[in-house]
Amino acid sequence: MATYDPNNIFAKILRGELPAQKVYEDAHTLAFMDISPRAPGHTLIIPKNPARNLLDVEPDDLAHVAVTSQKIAQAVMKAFGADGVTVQQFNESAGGQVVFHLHVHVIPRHEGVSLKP
Ligand code: DGP
Repeated sequence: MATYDPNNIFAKILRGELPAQKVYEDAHTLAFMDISPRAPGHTLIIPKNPARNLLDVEPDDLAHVAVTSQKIAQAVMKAFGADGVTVQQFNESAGGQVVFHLHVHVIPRHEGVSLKP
């Protein structure tokens, strides 16, 4: 597996070098709106510490990401009046990953409504 690239887009967002619509932040994690939402309210959760993906993240950072993902899932359910929520996470190009800083997708869902591609 390749090493972590500190110039990835999400690292730049963390350093304030690129803008993002932030919705939650604590000492260990940041949550912001996805630039290409697959449904209204599509949010990304990332650890502040560097990690390429699930395969190299430190367990403590993974735990913080999981807790924040739960908070965001609960918040988007309420804010978007959703019936459910899809949580996705991709690893390496073959696994569908495009940005190589660990992130979890939290996507509010409504009964009978498909995700945008
Ligand atoms: P993936 O690595 O396949 O989980 O997809 C990366 C996601 O990141 C994709 O849903 C689009 C989103 N994304 C890519 N570039 C940016 C960006 O500059 N800002 C934000 N907010 N989201 C981005």
